[in-house]
Amino acid sequence: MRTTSLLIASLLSFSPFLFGMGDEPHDAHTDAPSVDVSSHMYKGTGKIKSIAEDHRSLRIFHDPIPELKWPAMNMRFEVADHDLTYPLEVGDTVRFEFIRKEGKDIITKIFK
Ligand SMILES: [Cu+2]
Repeated sequence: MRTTSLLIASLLSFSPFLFGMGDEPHDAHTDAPSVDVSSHMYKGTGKIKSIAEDHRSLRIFHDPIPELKWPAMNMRFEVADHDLTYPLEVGDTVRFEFIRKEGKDIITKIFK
């Protein structure tokens, strides 16, 4: 798992095609700071509500994330690598790390 995470981190740095393929803008946090925090990794915990059929995104009911002033809420996250989603099932309690990039919240690591 650690090796996979490192690999994903590397891919994120070098793969512009990973971004810009989303189907909808993330509108859940319109009051979030608009500064570029793309290199910053945020941590969250929550419960898997659904997994997209194409395995490119998840819906998570996440606990509050004080660093972003986010209350607990149900929201969609993209994933940096669809392989991240395969061990997951709806109902799993998870902890995860994500980055914010071009209006998207992208999970880079997730553990249950
Ligand atoms: Cu949220």
